[in-house]
Amino acid sequence: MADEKFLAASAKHPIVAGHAYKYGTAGFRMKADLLDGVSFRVGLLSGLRSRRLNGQAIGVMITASHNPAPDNGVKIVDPMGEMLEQEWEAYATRLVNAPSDQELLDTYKALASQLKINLSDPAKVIVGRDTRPSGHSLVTALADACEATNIQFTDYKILTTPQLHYLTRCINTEGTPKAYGKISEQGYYEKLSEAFVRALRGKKVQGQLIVDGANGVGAPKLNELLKIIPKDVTGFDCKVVNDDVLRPEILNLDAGADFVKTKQRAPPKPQPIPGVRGCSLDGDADRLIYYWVDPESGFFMLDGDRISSLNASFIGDLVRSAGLEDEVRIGVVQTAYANGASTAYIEKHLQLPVVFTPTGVKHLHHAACQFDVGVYFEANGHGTVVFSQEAIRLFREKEPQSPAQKEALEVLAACADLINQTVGDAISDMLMVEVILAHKGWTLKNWANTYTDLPNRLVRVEVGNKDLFQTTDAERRLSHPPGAQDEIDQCVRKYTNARSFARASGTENACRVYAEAATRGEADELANKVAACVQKYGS
Ligand code: G16
Repeated sequence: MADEKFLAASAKHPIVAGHAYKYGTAGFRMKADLLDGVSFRVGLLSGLRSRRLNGQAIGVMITASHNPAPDNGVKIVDPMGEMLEQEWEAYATRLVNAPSDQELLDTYKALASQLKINLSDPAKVIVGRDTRPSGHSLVTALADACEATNIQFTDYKILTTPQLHYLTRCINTEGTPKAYGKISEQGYYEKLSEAFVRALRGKKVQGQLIVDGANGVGAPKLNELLKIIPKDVTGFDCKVVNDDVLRPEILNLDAGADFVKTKQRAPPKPQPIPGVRGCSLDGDADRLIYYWVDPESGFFMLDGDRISSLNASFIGDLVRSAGLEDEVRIGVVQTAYANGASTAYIEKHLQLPVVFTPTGVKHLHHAACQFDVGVYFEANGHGTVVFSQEAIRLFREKEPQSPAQKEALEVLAACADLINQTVGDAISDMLMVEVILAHKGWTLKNWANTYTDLPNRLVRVEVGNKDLFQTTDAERRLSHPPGAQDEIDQCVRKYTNARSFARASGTENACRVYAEAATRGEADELANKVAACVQKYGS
């Protein structure tokens, strides 16, 4: 390797001195102007990872998802489309923080030798980016790292995050029994459309669905998919709104899944039509929230917890109808943000086990893979359902004993193709919800009636130093700063059936406070009191 070439390339992409970079919940995420050097260094790390894994393709997604337009982020995707293995997050942090070009080269070589990586082995990196204008130059920085270290590099241009995960897995499984799909964006649309038709199995989607695209990449990509979904066969009448990706400043602005979940109201524009089914994607189309405005009772939201219990109930019924209840173990994974009523419904009514993990789909995904069918959704709408190879084999190969069993097996096999197996995917999750509602003959109101949410409130608190806040017990309690948890406990004790916790965000420079209580007023009051406490301890 020509060290000079490395050093010259690195000199073009410096990190910002004095800034401590950290690989967080979803990679490096911050103001875009801090990220050029980070993207270059992530390119280097991805090459190391690819070489370590026998030249398999590693994905890099450039997105700041639900965050405002001036932000951006760089996130690494492992060969099966999963999030980067946790041990490597520390290597990424180490490499990115090397203070000079020479120290970067030394760290790069030290990592290669520590991990027994031969730097002349082949390596492959692919990249996708959302619609943020800053994405373009961050791809250039990444490409320069690949060029300087002889990595085969493919730029897939503008994609949703789940599409990049899909492509990564397709490339690494091509020509094997686990082949995931065609290696192209079009292949992604074809796979989803075909599985949607099969999963519906002649049932038709009822009524119109209005999808808020958050003025992000999901909007044009969903429009591409809609071109090939046969409307006559599926009945799917879907209209995409908030689809302006040409004015970057309106990305996620008063729109999108994060807005709906945190504000607990529909995007103001376009004005929601009472009674019509609506849903919102986020800025990179990996989160989904459903809602409708009832002419009498007003706005009603169906968040990730609802999507989770809907999937678990539908798949549970199908597994029983298919006669597989003794062979296929279904489980649900949630985080501390899950509404207590949803957990009770899943455990008591659906009779399924619930496991808790810290925030971050990487944690949930891992826990979900311990089941034959693992349903995982964060309350914010980020999640999917993962099926084990053995479960998929049973759906395909079990000899049906009746027409009802045959139907259940076919629908299960189609669902496993429809739901993105690599990561939460708002577009595929949305099609899955539509399939379930069509099979059950449900409106959103029927879905909402399955259980009653405990009133809850999520608050974002800006503090001087969010890193002071450290958690334990799957993020349900603070271990630091000393005294903070005791004060939160005192606040909670004043309310009936209440719960609250605080944690530092891994994607924003802020803390988050969640509170749940018997009434809306109490949930708001408790959230505000705990937020004040966080403010006090964080300043
Ligand atoms: C990312 C992660 C999610 C997480 C969210 C918020 O989502 O992928 O798992 O729930 O950030 O995390 P935090 O509360 O730590 O900021 P996205 O949609 O922003 O990529």
